[in-house]
Amino acid sequence: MKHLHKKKGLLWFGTLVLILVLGFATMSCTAGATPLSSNGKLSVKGTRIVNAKGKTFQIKGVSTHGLAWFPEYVSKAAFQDLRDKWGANTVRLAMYTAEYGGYRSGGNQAALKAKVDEGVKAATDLGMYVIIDWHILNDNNQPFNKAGQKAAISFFKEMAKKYKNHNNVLYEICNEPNGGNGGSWSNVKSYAKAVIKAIRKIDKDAIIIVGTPTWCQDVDEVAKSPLSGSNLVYSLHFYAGTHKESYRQKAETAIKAGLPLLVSEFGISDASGNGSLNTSEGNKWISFLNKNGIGYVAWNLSNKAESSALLKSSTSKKSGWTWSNLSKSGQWLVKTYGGKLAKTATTSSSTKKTTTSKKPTTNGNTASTTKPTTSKTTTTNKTSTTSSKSVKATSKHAKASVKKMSSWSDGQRYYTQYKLTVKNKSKKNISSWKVKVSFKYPIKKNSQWSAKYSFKSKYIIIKPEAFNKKISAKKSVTDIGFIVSSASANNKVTSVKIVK
Ligand code: IDC
Repeated sequence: MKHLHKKKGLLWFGTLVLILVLGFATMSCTAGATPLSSNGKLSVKGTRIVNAKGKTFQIKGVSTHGLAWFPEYVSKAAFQDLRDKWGANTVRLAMYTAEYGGYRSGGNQAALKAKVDEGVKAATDLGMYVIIDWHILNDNNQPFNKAGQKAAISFFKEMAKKYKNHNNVLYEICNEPNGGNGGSWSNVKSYAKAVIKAIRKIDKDAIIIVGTPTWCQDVDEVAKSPLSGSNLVYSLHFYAGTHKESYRQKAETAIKAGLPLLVSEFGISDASGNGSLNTSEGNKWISFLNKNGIGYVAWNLSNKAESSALLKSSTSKKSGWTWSNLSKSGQWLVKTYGGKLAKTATTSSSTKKTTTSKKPTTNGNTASTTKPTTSKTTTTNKTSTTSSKSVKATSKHAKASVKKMSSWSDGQRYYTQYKLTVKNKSKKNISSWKVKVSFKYPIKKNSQWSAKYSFKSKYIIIKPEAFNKKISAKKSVTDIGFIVSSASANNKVTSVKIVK
């Protein structure tokens, strides 16, 4: 009897443990990992930003427009969209010091700081990283002179006191030093030393982002004489419509010299924040940055009537954006970040035409990509819903084609971006497909999106994601693309086949 009781007790205990374990498992599943919970505090190691485990961590962020200009986008609901739908892990809070209600040009300082707090709180609640940006630009009041330095120090002391115990806050101490303001590296360097010293007295190890001369372009110059101290990164800014290969060369020089970089601001418009978009240069930049494990933050979250704004000017919603609420820049960005919203769009694009013309790159292969996933929808077994008319693609039913979109070289290897289209020629629905793309010479993967890839020396097997597995009769799957590199300038695709 006693013995039996003991056994029963054990059984109960076992069941209890099982319930607890299962309970925790579901809890952690539903709660979902956040960028912060999976990566912890960031630091700088060599030329890279790394997570708490010392692995490369690529910041993929979105910058607000000026906090005084567009305060309405600083909210938990908006940031949650950035995290869950756009694929971002970081938010940058741009607080202008001069322009439009700037901190040092008569703006309401208390209100601006309250906005920063609101932004940090929202990001923290969502487990996102957040950059507090002292957004100097056209400051007549000389950001690097004594008064400018004093103002920055007092602001960052206040921030550091508040946020020293946060492990998701980064400080950006001067957006874009530029000529008109005496922004030479020697000026910026002595300013940075003073501001960093003030921050470090309070916050010992948060990452500090240091602006570089000529609107954050002269990183090669800075590399000759960097600051001493740990957890510092230098900012590199680009607007793909204006800044191209020669600016990447400057970055390459800086990286080779060991300078840690972060693209704390970029756009695919021209440098004015407006004008036509250059997605192919944008893609080249992203691929270059992915290759080097460098993070990037896109300008800007607003519906301002300028092409760098990520929302259409007709969009009045402050969160809960749909694909069609995004501007061309916004759509490119969300595709580039591999955001869920783009996937929704791709699914519906098999029936509708997408508006964007060129394909972007998503997660590179260099960094640990932390797509913030909250509630992952489980893929339901589609077998029952697949009609009996469905077939697996064969070359009889489907046709695959690969188009070369652009190519470039980094001086050592030759990069080519391709787009894949799979067309269902038959009257039956296709339930799944597989494509083999062969090359004349060996290739290496660089970046790829919207499908599953397995790379071999001279060919790639491409299989669909859940959202583009099914192809209705006579329809096509577009929007799949990849970048490969080769040692030869004369490499080319020799065959594209639907395979079993
Ligand atoms: C631009 C904004 C624009 C605003 C202007 C103010 O897009 O709406 O009127 O600032 O001067 C930067 C700056 C960033 C600029 C952006 C585009 O960091 O503040 O925003 N840009 O010009 N550096 C290069 C480009």
